[in-house]
Amino acid sequence: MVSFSQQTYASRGEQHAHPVAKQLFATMERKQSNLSLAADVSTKSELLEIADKVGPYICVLKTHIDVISNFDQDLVVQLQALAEKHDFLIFEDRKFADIGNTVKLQYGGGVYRIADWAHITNCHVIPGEGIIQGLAEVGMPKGRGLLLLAEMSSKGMLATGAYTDKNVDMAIRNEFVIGFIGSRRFTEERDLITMTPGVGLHASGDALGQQYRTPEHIITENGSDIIIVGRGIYGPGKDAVAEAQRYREAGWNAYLKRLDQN
Ligand code: 6AU
Repeated sequence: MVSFSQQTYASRGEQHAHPVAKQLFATMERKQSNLSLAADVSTKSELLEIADKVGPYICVLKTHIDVISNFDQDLVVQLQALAEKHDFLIFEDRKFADIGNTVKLQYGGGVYRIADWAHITNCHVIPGEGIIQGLAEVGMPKGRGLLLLAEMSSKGMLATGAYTDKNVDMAIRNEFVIGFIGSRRFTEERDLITMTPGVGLHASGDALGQQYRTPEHIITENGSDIIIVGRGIYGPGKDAVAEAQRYREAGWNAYLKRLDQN
């Protein structure tokens, strides 16, 4: 069988059973983009502004909705309108980590009602498989998808070896799971999507343990599917649109190079 990482995003989308994965692959192909923007800004106006500016170049807008100091329901309405306008999916990077019953409440309710607007969210499996079941009870009926944090990008992270392998096993047997946060392709048993943070063309890291690798390393060599880029796009003194275009091109060329290696 041909490895998933050697098939086109278009054909993987056509074959995929999960509605969010299907939509994501189709969007990537249409926009020729495997770039996700990590929009770690702290106000409603900044988030809407960057989503509108960078929206044309990305397949996924990744949010940390709880860092927005003036969050309101209108923000979500406007974000959804921008997702329509620019054709991207929304990924709330909530990193759930509690027992199944608690995450159900956190995902479906509270102030943010994440399941109502985020196509994708993510969780740690440290509590065991019940966390996936709890999130699935809320997210599956709404047609949402979940990523497991199989690895992290930061220095000294503890998600390695047997823990990473357990993530892969759980992902394979839970249909709500569409993939992973991690640095590489993890399995050929089912088409699970890898999204990789810690991507930068210039910097090697930050003062708090973040580590950066290039799109080529992540996509061509490691077989990951999507690059997640934050400060590389909107950091101090940067032209966010120009940087987004640069990362989109670098990510897409790395993907084309991977296909060429067939
Ligand atoms: O490009 P940066 O360093 O400005 O931003 C990276 C983004 C941040 C992190 O919260 C997130 O990616 N992240 C994650 C995710 C996506 O779950 C996991 C991880 O291991 N490392 C990481 O940086 O919004």
